[in-house]
Amino acid sequence: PKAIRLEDYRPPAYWVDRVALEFDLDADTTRVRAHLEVRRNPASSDPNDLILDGEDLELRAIRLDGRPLEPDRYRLEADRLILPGAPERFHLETEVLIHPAANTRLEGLYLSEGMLCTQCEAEGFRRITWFPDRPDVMARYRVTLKADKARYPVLLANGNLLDAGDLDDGRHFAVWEDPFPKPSYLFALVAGRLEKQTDTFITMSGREVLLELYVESHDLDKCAHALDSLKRAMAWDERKYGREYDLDRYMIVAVSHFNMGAMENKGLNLFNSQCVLARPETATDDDFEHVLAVVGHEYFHNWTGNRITLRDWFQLSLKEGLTVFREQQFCADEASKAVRRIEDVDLLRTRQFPEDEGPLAHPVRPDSYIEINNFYTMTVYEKGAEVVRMLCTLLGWERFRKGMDLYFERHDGQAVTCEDFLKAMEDAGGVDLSQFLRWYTQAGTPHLEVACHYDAEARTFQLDINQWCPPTPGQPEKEPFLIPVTVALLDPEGRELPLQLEGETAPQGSERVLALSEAHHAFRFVNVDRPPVLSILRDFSAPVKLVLDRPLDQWHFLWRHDTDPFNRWDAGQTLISQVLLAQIARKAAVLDPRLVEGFAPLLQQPLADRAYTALLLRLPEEDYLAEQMDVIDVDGIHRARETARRELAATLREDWLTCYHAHHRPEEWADTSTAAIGRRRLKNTCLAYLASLDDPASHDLALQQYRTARCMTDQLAALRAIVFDAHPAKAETLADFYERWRHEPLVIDKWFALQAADPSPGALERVRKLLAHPDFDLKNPNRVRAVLGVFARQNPVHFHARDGAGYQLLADWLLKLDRINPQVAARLAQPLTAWRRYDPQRVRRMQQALERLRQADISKDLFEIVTKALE
Ligand code: B3K
Ligand code: ZN
Repeated sequence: PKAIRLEDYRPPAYWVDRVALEFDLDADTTRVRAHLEVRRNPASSDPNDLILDGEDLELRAIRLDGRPLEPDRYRLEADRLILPGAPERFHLETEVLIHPAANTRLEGLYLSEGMLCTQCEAEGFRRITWFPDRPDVMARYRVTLKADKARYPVLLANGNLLDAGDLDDGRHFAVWEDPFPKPSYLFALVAGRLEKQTDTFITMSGREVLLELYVESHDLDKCAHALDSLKRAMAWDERKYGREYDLDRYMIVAVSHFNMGAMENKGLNLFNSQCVLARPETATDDDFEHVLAVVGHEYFHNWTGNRITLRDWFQLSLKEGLTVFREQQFCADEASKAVRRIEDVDLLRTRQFPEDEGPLAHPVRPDSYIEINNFYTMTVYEKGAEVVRMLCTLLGWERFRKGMDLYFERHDGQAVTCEDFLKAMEDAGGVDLSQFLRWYTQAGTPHLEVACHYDAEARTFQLDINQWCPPTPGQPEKEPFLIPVTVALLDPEGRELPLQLEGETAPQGSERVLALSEAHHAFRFVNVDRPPVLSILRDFSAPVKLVLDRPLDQWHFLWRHDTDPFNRWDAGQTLISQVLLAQIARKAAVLDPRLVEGFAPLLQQPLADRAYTALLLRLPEEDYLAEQMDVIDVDGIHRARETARRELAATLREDWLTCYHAHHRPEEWADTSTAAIGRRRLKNTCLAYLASLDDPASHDLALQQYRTARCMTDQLAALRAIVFDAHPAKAETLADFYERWRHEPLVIDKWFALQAADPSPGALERVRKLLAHPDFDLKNPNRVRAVLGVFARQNPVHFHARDGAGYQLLADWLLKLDRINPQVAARLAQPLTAWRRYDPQRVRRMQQALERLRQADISKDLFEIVTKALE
């Protein structure tokens, strides 16, 4: 397989203005007739060759301007159809056969639980018909669907319904038209026996939009939250960005077999059922928040992605980073700002930072790829969102919003690049962003080394900051980044001091954004009467690693007093991490008393934001601790964290219990308001500590909660405590849970996932059993992720077993999976690629597993990951 390069981009030689598609739908064999209106691109200097992409298509007919095309007028290559010397303007018709039921890759047209559906991003449309399958070719689509009426009573495609009716032989048809030109990756169709839940939304200009959520009939009771989320997202985008929806109907379809979360097809979103179905009995509070986020995300794509799309796939972050940022703002506005920010940063640091440090590191805008599906990464999405956030921080919300308005105004209906986006920000903001572009082109996580010095006599506080960025594959040297660093100085009572930099005549506020552009900067604050405590990188103002050596007492102080909620939480995490890391290195034996001192007041007097309080009480996760070590000690990390959990539980036992009971409100089981969710989070945090005590009282507490819980949040939290902490009723409770929910696949996914993450001894055997369970299905990505994905990412002690058995098991299954679904296989292989961070024995075992994969006959998706990992 060969790499595609950004520098090789050429505009297409031909445009396609209109497409008419006609589908004779059938699960085994579907006939697709395509009629393209093709026109020479005057701006192209390439020869008059029309190049069409196609994969697994059986070509049955091809006509040019109505006449069959002679075989010597076209060339059929492996995945391309070329018409050399094509006319300036013409109509091209093709007819192909495809086989949805045999399509286990879940790209193109496929079958899920009897329903026919599509996934085209990034390059799935070529598995449906011959087409220039690249995002800069935007066309207007008219789609005719024909199918058996009993089996496929519902027929959907993008846009507006023009016509529908019956045909002979029990068949029927529907004609859909999308008035907006779109790239082929946004095409979608659905045919199936579906029910719908509907609603309406009145837009800011007074238009009524029909909202439809299509599901299987037994899921009709799980639609309300997604529809509500959609309306909130529509209203928010009008308020926050002045963006209105543009079609008369917005459809969402829930699909059981789906490679990722959801897909923003124009007017017809397809969703992994996990990201859309929710009711309190079967979905947790986390699921509810996730549905809100994903529904919002796909909706926001209508402007950032669909109306303005990508010139080429290298620009992926232009739509994804920007849309994740909008999603983050939306969720922060709809629930707890602090909690959402902390969760986002946590994800970035535990998943994107390792990516940036490993063999798969790539810039937010990559410059080459073998398989584009491998680039839907944490870097493109999460770091991409941080990059947009930094722009917003540097420009301030008002100028940023002006930049967004200008971007929409200039580029509506176009396929553009990251430079076009930055240019709009530059023009609206009156700033030069040429240096800022490095965030898109240079990979790696910059390090900020911070030193500070207070001079009592001069009443000055000096801040010295160095930035440097480690090398990444293909990029040994880096130029300095433009980094916004938000700072404040706190007095001993925790109050923010007025900030006056040397040379200024008066203080300017108490929180400042310092813009670093050089490798080294010094900032001197004047008129500082008392030695302050520095609060830096507030709200995590840049995706960097902070290197700041200071006494634990200062972190402890900030954990109690920082006025920035993110930094307050982060100070606690730093303090606890340092304590645990010292224990892992056997530099400390007993638990640092500052931990208890920090926890006790939070338990006795929780803050108004209960979910935030729960986060302040959380020990850093094992992957976060791992990220701080040069050589990851998986066992040491697990042991130290577990010991700390037990000691904190024992020392503060009464406080945990009191806090538990104060927030346990069984009657609130169906309440998914932010306040009720917060109370459950805090309560279940208490439960998780208490469960570590492994005594009859704590056993009773967990079992009692399990038995009486009416919502999944409480039931699953109790089950987790029972399973993870070796409760005497573990086996029977797991069996009970299975029996209770065996008819609900999304709940059974949780049952699989919980056991795959169970850190108690014997995990490998348990995972083998799960893989042999009759409900395990290698063709269903959710189920595969629940077992293999969770085991490899959330059960480090066993996945990284010293003898390499965990790696072997993963490799065995990846080989099977790769033949079915290469995209999911390539994604699940990623935990193996972090081998550089482990000890020599594990390094060898991980390399052996990768080497075995490389030697096998594997897809290009998996090939790209394993070869890069071994380079
Ligand atoms: N745009 C899709 C992701 C498509 C992934 C293709 N491998 C979902 C999203 O980010 O909204
Ligand atoms: Zn997206």
